[in-house]
Amino acid sequence: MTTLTKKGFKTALAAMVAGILPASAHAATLAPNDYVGISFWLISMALIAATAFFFIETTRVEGKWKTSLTVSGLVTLVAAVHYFYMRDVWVSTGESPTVYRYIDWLITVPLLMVEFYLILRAITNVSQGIFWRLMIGTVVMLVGGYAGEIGYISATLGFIIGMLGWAYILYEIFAGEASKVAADEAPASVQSAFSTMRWIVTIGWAIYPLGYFMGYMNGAVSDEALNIIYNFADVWNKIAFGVIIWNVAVTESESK
Ligand SMILES: *C/C=C(C)/C=C/C=C(C)/C=C/C1=C(C)CCCC1(C)C
Repeated sequence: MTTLTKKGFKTALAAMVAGILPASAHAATLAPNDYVGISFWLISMALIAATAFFFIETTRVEGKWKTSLTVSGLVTLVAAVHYFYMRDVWVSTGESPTVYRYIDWLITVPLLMVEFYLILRAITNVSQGIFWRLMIGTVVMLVGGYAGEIGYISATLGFIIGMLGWAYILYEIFAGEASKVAADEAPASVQSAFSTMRWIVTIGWAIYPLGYFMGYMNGAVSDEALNIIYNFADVWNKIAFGVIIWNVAVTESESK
């Protein structure tokens, strides 16, 4: 047990160093009234703390749940590193760090999708089809959105393609094979986690297309508001999402 814990701490420490290094390489000065910059800063720290927590807690759960917790930690780690860069872009230019956001999403959103597959796989045999459908939906959603944001296609077309990808994901987790496996084979704790996770993907995720719509298609939202909204959405969709998985992993491991 002691050695396991030590290992967990080492992993967490390495993760934090990996997150902090790029930030100290180039630090713009944060103004005390730059609330958007402050939100970037706060959330990068919260993401680092969450990463340490998820990695350390892998030593506490049963083998088959370790992967789920590790993936939660990877999501918050990848996001933390991006937040340092995004904060720098914001603080030094006052512009939206769109490229970094999308690179972050391109890695973290597929990892969040994998979590649905992993929590089902921890309790039963599931088909690879679930995994691939969730990946396809994710890629379509993000590539459509990015192409629209950078003007490669019209903002409206990008929005429509992105919405189709998201709808495909929602279909899979509410009515497709993944939802059937959860309903038919999962114990109560997994069912409840699965259900909370899919509401996050519905309501928590809706913030991003809403921001896109208001920012790019109707011009009703300033860069300041958009970034603060995206930043707090990430707390919910990355950290809280991870905490739900942590909770089911601990509950299931300790019920044995
Ligand atoms: C941690 C980051 C997360 C969970 C990011 C999620 C992003 C989305 C759900 C984005 C969705 C979009 C649409 C559904 C249509 C318009 C374009 C996007 C990419 C903003």
